[in-house]
Amino acid sequence: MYALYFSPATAAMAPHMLLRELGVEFELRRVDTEKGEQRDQAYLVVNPNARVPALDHDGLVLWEAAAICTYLCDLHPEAGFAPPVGTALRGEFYKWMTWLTNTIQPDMICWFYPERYVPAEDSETFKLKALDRMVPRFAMLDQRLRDREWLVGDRITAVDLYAFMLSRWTRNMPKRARDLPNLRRLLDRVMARPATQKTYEVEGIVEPLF
Ligand SMILES: N[C@@H](CCC(=O)N[C@@H](CS)C(=O)NCC(=O)O)C(=O)O
Repeated sequence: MYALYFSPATAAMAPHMLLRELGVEFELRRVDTEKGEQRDQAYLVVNPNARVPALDHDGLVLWEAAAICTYLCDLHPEAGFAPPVGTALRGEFYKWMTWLTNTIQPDMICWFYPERYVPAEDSETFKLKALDRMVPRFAMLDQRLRDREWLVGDRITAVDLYAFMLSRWTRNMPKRARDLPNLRRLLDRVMARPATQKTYEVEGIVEPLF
């Protein structure tokens, strides 16, 4: 049995969407990050990083959204949310997934939590520098999608769900992923999927959708 520790509209969203795409049974365990529950002792036992998401699979506890997504893909290969292990496409999958979580996501964290890095008076400059780093990365995603529907191979994978999640986080930034035309088509495609719609409904996510 899977249990996903989540807070709405966070890094738990891609694993949540994927669990629904896979059509597996799972339980949602809410950690209210606005109330600081990620720092409660009861949750620190699950994820000592004090972050969501975490996944409990019959006692195996995983954290890091990208690791959770890849693990789920591996346990349900028939669903095709990652290409087969040992293929060139699987290499592409690792490349894009790791790049999203390792290159774009940290700059987004700088944008959302500047107080963790710099004194308040430097916060605006720090955020704008993070944005400057993000803009060409999102342009790369847009460029990748200029003549293809999905980021890896010719069908949706967990990489697309992850890219969707990160793109959504730009919705209130001065530069938004949705304004990039090729990426926008991907966002619309993912948004139209029943698994995404259900995730939004259950997490209580409202406009702007992304
Ligand atoms: N690298 C982690 C980052 C997770 C993360 O930053 N989660 C945020 C929500 S998007 C969180 O738990 N924030 C609460 C906090 O930082 O106190 C992952 O991808 O799973």
